Amino acid sequence: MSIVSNSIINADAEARYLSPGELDQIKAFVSGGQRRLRVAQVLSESRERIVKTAGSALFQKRPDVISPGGNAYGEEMTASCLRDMDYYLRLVTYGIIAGDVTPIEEIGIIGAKEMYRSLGTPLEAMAEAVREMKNAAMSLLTGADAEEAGFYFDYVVGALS
Ligand SMILES: CCC1=C(C)/C(=C/C2=NC(=C\c3[nH]c(/C=C4\NC(=O)[C@H](C)[C@H]4CC)c(C)c3CCC(=O)O)/C(CCC(=O)O)=C2C)NC1=O
Repeated sequence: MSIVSNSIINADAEARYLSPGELDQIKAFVSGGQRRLRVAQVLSESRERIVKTAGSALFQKRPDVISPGGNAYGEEMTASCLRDMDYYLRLVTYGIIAGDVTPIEEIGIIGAKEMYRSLGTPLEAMAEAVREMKNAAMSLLTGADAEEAGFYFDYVVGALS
């Protein structure tokens, strides 16, 4: 789940102390902790704005999804669509905090493509929604913070594509 628990599980499986290499990785993880928490906090606090901005951008690019016959057509379906976007934003903050894509993968990626196919949700529009959330998030972050967050958005986009 995180580099710390993973390293401990691996070391204990061999009844050994953590290796210098593992300790170096944990050191890097810990020293980036403040930054990761700051990034996750910015995204959490701005979640409504990010989802709203990205939703508008998505529906402008893909008017078909909210048109009659579209998967997100109608108030209730559009609300489900925006809710899914919020789900993925939340999972991105989990990844940032853990410094690892595993929580995103386990909660929101495994089985997701099959689920969306069975719901008739166009996957490329779902991926586009996450790309638009990345764009919205990037306007709130700079430098290494933006890079850190960008990595997890890109992971989701890639995994849903
Ligand atoms: C945290 C992990 C998690 C995820 C990811 C998740 C997704 C998820 N999205 C769903 C529906 C949905 N998802 C969408 C989303 C969209 N349709 C589009 O055309 C757009 C491209 C897109 C928005 C960007 C829509 C419209 C529905 C409702 C579909 C329906 O009821 O037919 C459903 C079916 C049940 C329900 O409506 O709640 C699930 C399980 N649930 C979870 O617990």
